[in-house]
Amino acid sequence: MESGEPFQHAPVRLLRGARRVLLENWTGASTVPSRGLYPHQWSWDSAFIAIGLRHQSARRAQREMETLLGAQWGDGRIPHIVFNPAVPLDAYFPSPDFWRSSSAGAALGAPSAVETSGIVQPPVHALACRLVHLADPRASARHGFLTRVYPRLAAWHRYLTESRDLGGHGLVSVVHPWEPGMDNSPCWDAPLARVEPAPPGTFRRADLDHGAASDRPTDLDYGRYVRLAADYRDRGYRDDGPLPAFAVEDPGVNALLIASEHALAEIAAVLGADPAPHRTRARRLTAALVERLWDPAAGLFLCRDLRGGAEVGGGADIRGRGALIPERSAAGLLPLIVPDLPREIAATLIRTASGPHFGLGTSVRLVPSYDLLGRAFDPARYWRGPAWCNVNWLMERGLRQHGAVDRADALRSAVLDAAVSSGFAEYVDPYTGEARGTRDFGWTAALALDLLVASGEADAAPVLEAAESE
Ligand code: 9WN
Repeated sequence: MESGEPFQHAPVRLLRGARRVLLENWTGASTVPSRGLYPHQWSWDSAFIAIGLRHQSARRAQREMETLLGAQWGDGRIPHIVFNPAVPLDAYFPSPDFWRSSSAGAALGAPSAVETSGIVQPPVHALACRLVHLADPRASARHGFLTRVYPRLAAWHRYLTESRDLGGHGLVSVVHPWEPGMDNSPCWDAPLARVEPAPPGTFRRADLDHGAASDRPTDLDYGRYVRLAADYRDRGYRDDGPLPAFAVEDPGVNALLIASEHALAEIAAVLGADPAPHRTRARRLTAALVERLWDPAAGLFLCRDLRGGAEVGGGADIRGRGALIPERSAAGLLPLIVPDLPREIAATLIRTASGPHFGLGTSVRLVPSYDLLGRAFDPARYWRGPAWCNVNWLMERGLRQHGAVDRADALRSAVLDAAVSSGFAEYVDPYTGEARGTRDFGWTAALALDLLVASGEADAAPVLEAAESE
């Protein structure tokens, strides 16, 4: 890592590098997370990418979001992958012929013109659309950007709060470890242990063509991911009926929904619509988040396994509401992005972030994805310890929002250093900053660009706009 390099030399390299990645990963209608490992459009990646892309071209950032929203299902869900038909089937697994969205999801209004996956990812989209709008409000108004995206975003939030409240207590549940975006988190170990893996010979992983097996999930976990996805597909992607084998309330997903609901209120106000229902929903979700997932003893939010019970150990709930999963993950800190979090909870989260389990500003400069002292901590393996740029961007925002400005400034510098020195890696070792996963990763470049602009060290003027005739 080149962390010894004086920071004042980084901005130019960072700016050039981030812009290059965003240009190279742009496909004409959206941005791939990575040309090799992830050659399609991913849902929460696109939202994070649009947040940085708006500094390069507000128009392109709008397009990014509208391409994704164009693949929304009739029931309101935004699929986690929108497949590019020009990419060969074997370039990524599970491919469109596995998900079969246009047939298996037809009854729920899956689009017929494009193939998608059938699961979802965290709802960062309204937050992203608001930030994209703010990059150039006049151009956004001229193009009718918010007018078009608002009803789609509202339908997306309705889907999550109505069809995905599987526990019946006012929070959204995820039905697959890919849905919360932190696929391989140790939080899923106990709920996944109950899932019978698909036999190894029945599918071929494409991810190992691009990266070290030691950085990626194990074959056993992959078998379980495949089983859960196939079962969901085989029930027509329906969310009613019996509780699925994997059903978890995740604090990161719900916190992002709350932040996005606040953003939706702002969008409604710009459009002259009534923001009050969004504010009410945000308030209700915040109350349910605290009631269901806050663990005062651990000093952070935990995941709740709706199928959990005594066998998970600790936290079994006699009212049959599932059980809290006794693992500390970065998802449990993400509620810091919720604006009206109770003051004492926000203060506790800030203390926990810099305490021994996450070490921010003491043993590490970036928030790790999982407990540094946890039984499953691994500084290299997917979501089991390494630091991700999107998590740290959200933490930076949360720290700043709740008044921890010095910590937010330090975190911003750390993200910028790590992004440039790692070659815009997908994730980094939290202790050494060493690059892991794929390089030239979309959201690493985009979010570093966003933080650089916010720091005042870069010229925010969009560079592509003049050249674009769109
Ligand atoms: C499965 C694209 C996605 C991210 C996820 C990350 C990883 C996919 C995979 O890559 O997941 O969706 O194949 O491992 O975990 O957060 O959106 O970058």
